[in-house]
Amino acid sequence: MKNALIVVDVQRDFCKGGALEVPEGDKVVEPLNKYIEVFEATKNIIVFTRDWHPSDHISFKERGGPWPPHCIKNTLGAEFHPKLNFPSIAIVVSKANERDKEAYSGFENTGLQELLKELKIEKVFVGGLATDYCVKNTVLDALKLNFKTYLLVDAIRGVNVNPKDSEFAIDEMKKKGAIPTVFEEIRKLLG
Ligand code: VGL
Ligand code: ZN
Repeated sequence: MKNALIVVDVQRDFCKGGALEVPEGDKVVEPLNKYIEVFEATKNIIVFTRDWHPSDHISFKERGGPWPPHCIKNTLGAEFHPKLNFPSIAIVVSKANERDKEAYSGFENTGLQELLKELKIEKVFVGGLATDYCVKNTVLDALKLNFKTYLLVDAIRGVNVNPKDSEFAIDEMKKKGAIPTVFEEIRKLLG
């Protein structure tokens, strides 16, 4: 059985010195690299999502949105973290690339659902940035679509606009069926 690792938005703008810095965002890179290595070695699927906005995206402050401009497509800030392993088998999924529409989930208008169904994926493993936005929404959509969904709790960090946002996000994901897991558990879960 094939499994899919979904690495959410580990892009320069969400890491140290980036336009929308997630506290300790860089810390997901090392654990994610370990997951990536295992998924690659075991011939499972690896998906990298990326926030991929036009320069005048609706989520930006100048248009009344909550965020400073970030992850503008084809700019340095939108690139994946330079230390993130990028295996040749990785599939890149771009999201939130429509000017007037926000999309926090990797499943929103990306074809990711169709891709995973076509590949007969039953289990997905989600980590990356940010716990309280794109990780949360990607996990909740995966659950709605009936994937067995694991949350990689050692490879996520949140924005925490309010101090407990990530904690609440994790609680919500768990309550809706996400299974928290850590790297030490991964090999036996891949089956
Ligand atoms: C994200 C805020 C704005 C995320 C994207 O990837 O979690 N957060 N755009
Ligand atoms: Zn964004």
